Amino acid sequence: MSTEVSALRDLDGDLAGTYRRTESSGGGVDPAVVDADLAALRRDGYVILRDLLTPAELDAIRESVAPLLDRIGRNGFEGRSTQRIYSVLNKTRSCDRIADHPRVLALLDRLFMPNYLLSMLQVINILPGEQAQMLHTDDGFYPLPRPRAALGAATIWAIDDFTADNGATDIVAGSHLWGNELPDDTAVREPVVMSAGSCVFFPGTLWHGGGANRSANSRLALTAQYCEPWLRPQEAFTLSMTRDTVRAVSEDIRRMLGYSIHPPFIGQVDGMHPKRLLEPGAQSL
Ligand SMILES: O=C(O)CCC(=O)C(=O)O
Repeated sequence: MSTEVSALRDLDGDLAGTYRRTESSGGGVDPAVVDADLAALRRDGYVILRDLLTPAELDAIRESVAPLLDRIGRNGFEGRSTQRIYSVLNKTRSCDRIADHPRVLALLDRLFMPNYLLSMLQVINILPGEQAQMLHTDDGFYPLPRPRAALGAATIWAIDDFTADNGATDIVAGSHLWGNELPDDTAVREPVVMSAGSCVFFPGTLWHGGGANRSANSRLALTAQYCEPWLRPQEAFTLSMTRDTVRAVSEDIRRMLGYSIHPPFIGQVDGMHPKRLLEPGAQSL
């Protein structure tokens, strides 16, 4: 690339010398499968990706998160009868597949610019007796008027089966196309019924909320949320993730935690690629 620059777009390639842009493993998914997932997503505002985790992966998640479920929600949004675990990647490796599943990345690759980011990874355990959560969207905190393209997307993974009465996520089908109107009492909340190991994928524009848990058992789930690479993620992962965590995760996760550059300069550290912080002997900040 020439060093003569007359416009920023001249710099939209990969300027890195040592650490080049890495490709998402979503590229390995059959394009026909991604086409079908995307068509459902565009039509309904959500798509259920069924049975992606093995029983062994589900057991490993349940076993590792159980001892970490020691806090109850602090307000009506988090849920007074809901347990949440934040900073999951620093606490266990068992949930990595939730963040970097190729089937999910393949959809994100189609929806967002390269080097999109992980915005949130959270365990959500809805206990018996919990009320329905208020409907909300996951990109509504970015103050841009609707209707518009989503600025991010979310997955909610069933670790327990999601049933009609155990707190399965409620979605308002088609609401991804709404303008600035808010849902009222006529909004139809539909529970996403799916088996453990499946996930529902929806754009940040879809109205949804945790369902009421009218059953006798808790409902364990994980949510992974993603955003465009030019937005501020909800969790400040570049601050919260230890260097050991960043070294241990997959290249897909590392890139999505912010160890990547949105061309030409977003994400740099002292003018350099953030991966330099992972080199042996790199100074801790
Ligand atoms: O737990 C769920 O099913 C959804 C929760 C949710 O949307 C949230 O807490 O932001």
